[in-house]
Amino acid sequence: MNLEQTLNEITGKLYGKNIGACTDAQLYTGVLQLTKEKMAETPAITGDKKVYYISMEFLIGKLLSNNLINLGIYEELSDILKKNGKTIADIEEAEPEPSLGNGGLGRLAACFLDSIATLGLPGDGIGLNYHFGLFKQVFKDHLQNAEKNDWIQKDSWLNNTGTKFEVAFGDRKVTSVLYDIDVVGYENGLNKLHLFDVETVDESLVKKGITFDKEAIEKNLTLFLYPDDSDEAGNLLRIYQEYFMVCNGAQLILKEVKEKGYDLHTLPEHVAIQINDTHPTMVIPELIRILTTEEGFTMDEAIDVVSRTCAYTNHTILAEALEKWPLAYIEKVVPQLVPIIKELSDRVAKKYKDEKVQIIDKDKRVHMAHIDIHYGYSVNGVAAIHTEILKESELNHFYKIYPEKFNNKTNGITFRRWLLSCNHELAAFLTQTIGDGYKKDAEELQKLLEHKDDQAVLDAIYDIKKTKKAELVSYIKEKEGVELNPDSIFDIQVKRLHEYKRQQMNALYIIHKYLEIKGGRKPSTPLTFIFGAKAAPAYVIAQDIIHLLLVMSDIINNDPEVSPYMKLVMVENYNVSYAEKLIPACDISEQISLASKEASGTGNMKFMLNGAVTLGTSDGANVEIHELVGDDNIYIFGKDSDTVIKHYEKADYVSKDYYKKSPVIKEAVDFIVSKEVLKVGKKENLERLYNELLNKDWFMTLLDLEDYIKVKDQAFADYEDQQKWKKMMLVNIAKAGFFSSDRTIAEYNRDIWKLK
Ligand code: CBF
Repeated sequence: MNLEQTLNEITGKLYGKNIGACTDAQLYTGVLQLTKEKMAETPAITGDKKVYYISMEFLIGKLLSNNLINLGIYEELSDILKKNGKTIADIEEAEPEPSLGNGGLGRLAACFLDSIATLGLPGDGIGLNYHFGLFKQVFKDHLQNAEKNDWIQKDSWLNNTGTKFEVAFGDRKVTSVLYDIDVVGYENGLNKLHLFDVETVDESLVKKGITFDKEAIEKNLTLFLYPDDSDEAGNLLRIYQEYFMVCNGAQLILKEVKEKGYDLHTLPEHVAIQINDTHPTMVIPELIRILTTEEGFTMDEAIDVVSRTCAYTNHTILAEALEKWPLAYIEKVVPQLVPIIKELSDRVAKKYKDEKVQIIDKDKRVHMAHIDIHYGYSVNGVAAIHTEILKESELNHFYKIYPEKFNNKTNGITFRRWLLSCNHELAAFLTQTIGDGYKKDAEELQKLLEHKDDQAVLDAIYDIKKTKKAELVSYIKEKEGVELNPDSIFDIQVKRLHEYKRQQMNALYIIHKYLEIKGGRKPSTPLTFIFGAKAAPAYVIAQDIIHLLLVMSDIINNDPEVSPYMKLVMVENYNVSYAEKLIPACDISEQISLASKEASGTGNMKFMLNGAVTLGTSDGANVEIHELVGDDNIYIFGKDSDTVIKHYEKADYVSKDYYKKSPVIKEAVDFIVSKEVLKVGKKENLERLYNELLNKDWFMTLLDLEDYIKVKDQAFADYEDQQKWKKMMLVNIAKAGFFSSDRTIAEYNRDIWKLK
């Protein structure tokens, strides 16, 4: 049977209809079944040693297109649908998007699974099956509201494996259920993403918005990713979730190793466990606990085996992400781990007197990262500058003890999703121009450089950008009700809302531009500013920044004097699917974090690959983008990380000094609480943000604002020279190959996992 016959047979059985008669939703279910059948026929990737990538987040996004591409049937299926009066794009719209992640860390995990399978390496993900994911963002009265994201349907990518484990907490026991999602590599075999759930989970617990009873662990444990942790119950729930994940993960890993007939003493020869940030750290004491209490290991043996199995990736230096749980909380949730953690801590204390490297500190808090570093065999950062900062400052005390453990693995992105799937036009044009070798070896994109003076190629790249901008304009019109000008410059900042990422600095630029236009200085080419960002529900200032952006978009877009020259839109519920539409349409990619604070960033790589030019600070992977494309093909501004780190050390940054010194800064900041803005927005939110910027500004917005305005204006001016801009686009695409996650994974494997 050919593909069309198979699909007709499936829809016939499901709905008594042929392809053409199905609704898009029915057809999605049919294609889902077809794809799952094809994946089930794909051989599993096997080997002597396997990596388990444990992460609280896997921001997988919609899976249909990607799976079809990786199976090599995307084009064929798309033609079949067309023949039957349907489009693959409409079918894709019918797929619900899981939100099993928050931002970069989760999306990285998803890209890595794709690359691990593509490289033919045995490697599975281990995480949790959150029923309502992060949250769905809804704007009302210029404020963010959080609602549940009900993504699990009767038919989905989840396969119930029937595997169950017991997880014991101090005060109760729960049973887990294991769901698997198949991960198919690009023209390669199959791995799995294992998502654990609680058998007794109860969705009806969620009453209003995203509030629920935080104490009812057996019912709530897998409802949400990042439940509000502003109180003790929220913190405890987070520990319950973390332990639930690692306890299941450890049981699964040991079960698989035993089933293969390996002696557990040889664990490091057969398993590598990659711990992502500190959330899965408890896997270390948990494995030690199981090996000593159930498998007859001595403590020395268990510690030795586990330490040679676990590796740690640090994804951020922000203190809030380096977990330090009160020992009392761990005692409450998982008392069985406490003796192990104390033993690990005592061993460190005996050997090292330095307080900074202790596991349990004087205040009886457990430093999770310290467990990873002492009892893991590798510590890696996620971009060159980030790893240097870890070595030289943040983790310097550890680097002095274990220099051999530290290594860098600059992040990457899967080109299957971030080029082949989201930008078919560009992918097809690249294939036509440089062949399709780049699909397997991303470095081949450099062949494009041979065409940098070829007018037809330059024009084609520019035209593709125009097509993607036009597509985005109609999508935004439909979703947000805002009319954008496709001939304007698209300046985009999409990422989590956080002060260190400095959306507030971009907002101040926009205010500055608005006032300039009001004063009669109009830009030659109209400007479109697009934001997409969710703010953690308990993060007050982040909510205020969203408020300011929504208020400003109201003011700007409704001002007939300004809106022909400038528009601002903050898209609602920014997620992976939205990113796939925004990124190919972007001209200027905003990567403006305070230097030293963005470990790597991966959005910067996605934009570059799709021909956007970066406007950024010398932070994270921007530094490596800069090195690759050279000074002429990027806009860098702001103070460097050494300067920023010194300001923190000396505590000598005073934002008010910058405000007082610069009339431009003062004018923009004051506008936040001007009559005009207060008429539309809420006094409480706007004043709080204003005061924060003037009196605290922990992430030094005002430090870089003047330089940002200058360099951004330069970028807009340069856009006028189309020829110059087209060349910049080409160089960015050509140099993006380094950021393929296939390269990153090959490096993880070469240096850390050592799988065959
Ligand atoms: O390494 C992946 C990403 O992780 C983060 O998102 C994180 O959550 N720690 C960092 O903020 C990013 O810089 C990084 O790219």
